[in-house]
Amino acid sequence: DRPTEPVFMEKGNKTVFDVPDKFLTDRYRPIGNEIQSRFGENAEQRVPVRDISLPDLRIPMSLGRDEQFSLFIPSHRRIAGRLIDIFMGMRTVDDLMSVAVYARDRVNPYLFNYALSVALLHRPDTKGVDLPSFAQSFPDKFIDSQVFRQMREEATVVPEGSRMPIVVPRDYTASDLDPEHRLWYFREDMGINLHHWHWHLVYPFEAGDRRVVDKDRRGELFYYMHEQVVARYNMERFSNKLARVTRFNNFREPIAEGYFPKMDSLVSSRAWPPRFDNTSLKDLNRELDQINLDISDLERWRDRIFEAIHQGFVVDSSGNRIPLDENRGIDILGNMLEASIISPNQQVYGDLHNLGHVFISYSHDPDHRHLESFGVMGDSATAMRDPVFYRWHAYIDDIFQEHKTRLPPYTLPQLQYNGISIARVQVSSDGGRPNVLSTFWQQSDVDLSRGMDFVPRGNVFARFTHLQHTPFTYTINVNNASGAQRFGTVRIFLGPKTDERGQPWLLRDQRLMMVELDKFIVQLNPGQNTIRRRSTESSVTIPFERVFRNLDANRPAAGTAEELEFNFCGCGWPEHMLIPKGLPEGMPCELFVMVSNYEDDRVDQDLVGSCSDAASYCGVRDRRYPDRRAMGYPFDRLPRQGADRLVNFLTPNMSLVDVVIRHDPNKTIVRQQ
Ligand code: CUO
Repeated sequence: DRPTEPVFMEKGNKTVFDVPDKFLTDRYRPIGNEIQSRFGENAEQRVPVRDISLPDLRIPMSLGRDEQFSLFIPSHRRIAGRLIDIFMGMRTVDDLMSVAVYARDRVNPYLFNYALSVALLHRPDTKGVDLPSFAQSFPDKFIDSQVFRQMREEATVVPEGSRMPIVVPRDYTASDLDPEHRLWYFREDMGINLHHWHWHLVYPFEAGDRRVVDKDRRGELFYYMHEQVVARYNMERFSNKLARVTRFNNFREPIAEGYFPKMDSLVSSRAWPPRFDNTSLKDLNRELDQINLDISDLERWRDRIFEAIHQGFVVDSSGNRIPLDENRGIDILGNMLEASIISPNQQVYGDLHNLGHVFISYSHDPDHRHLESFGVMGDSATAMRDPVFYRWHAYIDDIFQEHKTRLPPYTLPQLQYNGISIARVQVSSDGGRPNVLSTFWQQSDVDLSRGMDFVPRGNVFARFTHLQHTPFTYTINVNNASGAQRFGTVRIFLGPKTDERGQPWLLRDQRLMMVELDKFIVQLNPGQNTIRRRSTESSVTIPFERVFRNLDANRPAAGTAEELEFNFCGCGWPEHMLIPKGLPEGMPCELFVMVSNYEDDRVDQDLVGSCSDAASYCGVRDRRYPDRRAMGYPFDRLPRQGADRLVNFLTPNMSLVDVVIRHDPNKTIVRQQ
């Protein structure tokens, strides 16, 4: 099942590439013609590959073909940066295809896929190209390795058409003896992990071409997207009677939570290493990865970052002071903490977040004596499976909050919208009672055959279980007393009504639990306005079909503008995870709605064909972030004096409604392919 076949055969659409002989590796050259004819028989399309002068792949090839590849490891990042540059530098699409065909059978498959994906997303001439779902190319990063044996059996023995979906066990990584395991459906959700992979694909932190990295407010979006992940995770913990996640703020303290992934890499033919309970970080000295770093390096970077926050400025690599003010501060900090190559000064502030991932992912083999690779925390496609991901990011977020809490609270004029008031908000689930949201289980089929090597070709489906909710509609009654037509941005957040002890919140804490559900622009006519908005339209999510892209029921017609948009937009929180699970007896929550003045929010730009429908967490491709306010507004800062509770925070253009999330543990719906 290792991808050993000559890869100039594209599985999905039966395309064969006609490859110049010199492109073949030594292994295939003697049998070149045979391969072409073997695959040529059932080819529907033959694509000639241009003969180009061959690129220098020495650096990309320095990572072995059967090694694991991690964006978090600096030497791997540089290797990937080189390959991205090669792909970005090709003059035409034909040349790019040639070099990709040439590289495909020579460089590490994960590295190849990553670098080519980044190039396809960033080259102006490949913007319409569809990226196959990453879960289809590398299913081994997403599901239980035992499933693969069953899938191979199904594919080799059963003819296409009579194949049954292979059911991925519901919760296979641990038992209920481990309380953390209650969160399996969140941490191990394919859509959530794909979102995270895609986010880091859209926002790489290293590339030779600075423009690939230096995007509008990318540091701030790194902060905000991950802050929201932690907020969502905390609501999920409350849905399972667990307290909010504790920060991993002492690098010398053992990590209580172990994690055993039960996955094998099809590229390295090795199991993803586990981390035992109570494992401590250790100084790293791994020659293979060119990493020689002590825990005290992390601590030094952390102390310098805190010093910069407390002094209110960072010192860039030329010695200039750059203020951490309310305009650019969070964006600079985001790039500095992550760190991306546009960090103001990596020499001084280091690479805290990325190397935190590396330290944690190597805690089982810090000096490579066991010849083991990294654990799931070392890969953006798998990191969110591990409970420690959330402890690490809760800590990273806490550093950002150290800065945010130093900014002046929003004043009333910064929150109000004169003449605009919300009279009433209601949420109604389809066929349900008002202000009750309902969740249940769903099983969906995904074709994973592309990433496997079957002799009889065709689809093999894995059926996996995920959370789902009944779609719902917001109805918002807004009064416009200004006497003229106005525009507003509707901002909708959901948060738990009480803390984990059942006590009412102080807003300074509750604000960190507020999960963005939607954000959209409305036109407000003078007088009463009734706004209706479907949950499926959320600015946070993308539909299931787009997460996996092989479920083509809703796929727009080929060649249309809608299809282009559909293809680009793999980044987005999965729609089925919009609402936290809740509790069988109902989890009390508060839904917050605000209409802010669009004149203060607007960013003048054309969004047509730009993939803007999951903009809240993913931004908009090739455009500025489409909301001028700070991300997370109005909850990104401490509340003003006198607004210590959410109810006191409200201005007339805001409203609050109690909502209950009810989970039915006995309801499972099957969505067949
Ligand atoms: Cu997304 Cu830590 O950045 O994984």
